[in-house]
Amino acid sequence: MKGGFVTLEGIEGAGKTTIAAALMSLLEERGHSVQATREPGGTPLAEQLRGILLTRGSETMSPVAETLLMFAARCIHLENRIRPALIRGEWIICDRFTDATRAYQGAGRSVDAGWIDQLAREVHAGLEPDLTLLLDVPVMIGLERARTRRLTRGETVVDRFESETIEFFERVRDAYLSCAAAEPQRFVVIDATQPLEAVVAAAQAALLNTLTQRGEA
Ligand code: T5A
Repeated sequence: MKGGFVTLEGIEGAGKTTIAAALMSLLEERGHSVQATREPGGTPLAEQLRGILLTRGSETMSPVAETLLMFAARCIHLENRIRPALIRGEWIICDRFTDATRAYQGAGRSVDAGWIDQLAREVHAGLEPDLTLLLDVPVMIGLERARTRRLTRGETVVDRFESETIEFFERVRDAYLSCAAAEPQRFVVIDATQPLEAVVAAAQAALLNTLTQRGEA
């Protein structure tokens, strides 16, 4: 595939949405076609699955059901949006991907890591991100940022994940750091407690490095 695939990972409030916009600008300035998207979601059908996954309802959703729905949404997203764009030579900036399943369902909800890897092979064999930026922030800081943003927007509903415990998010954060340590060639870990300008600069420098390695800077 000719295009480039960048994923952004981190706990709630790490700054992924904010950084996605800065990466898009950098790519566009250099003449690349680029799309920003997110998971779960990214296509009309996958966004419907996002609604099911994030909304707190009266029925329980087991970790296995949650994992299958995450991969169902991912499969639809890949088939309808990500793979076609990459084949056209475009860049994709994706807010979360399979590392989120490893961190949230694997570490957070104790879903078997081997099974998650098996589903990943089934759904996106031969496709891994060219670059994954892990915006690392202590749990309390991330959750406070997410809470403040929610209040600023006047949102009153807390989704199924935001209502999880501190311990849950600590496991998620640790799992992300373990993923990054296991694949240092794909991951760049950025200290997201820094002022936003410094986080943007670090993220753009990492992307420029990837562009340079591909001869596309
Ligand atoms: N999920 C997802 C799974 O469990 N498994 C999976 O496989 C996948 C794909 C998705 C949920 O789904 C779960 C994980 C999630 O719980 P979401 O809304 O897409 O939910 O994800 P969130 O992480 O909740 O998104 P947020 O929008 O809360 O976090 P962001 O995007 O990381 O944060 P952002 O950019 O909106 O910033 C939050 C606030 O902080 C400020 C921003 O201005 C903003 O107000 N901020 C900073 N302030 C100071 N200094 C900085 N450096 C700052 N960076 C940002």
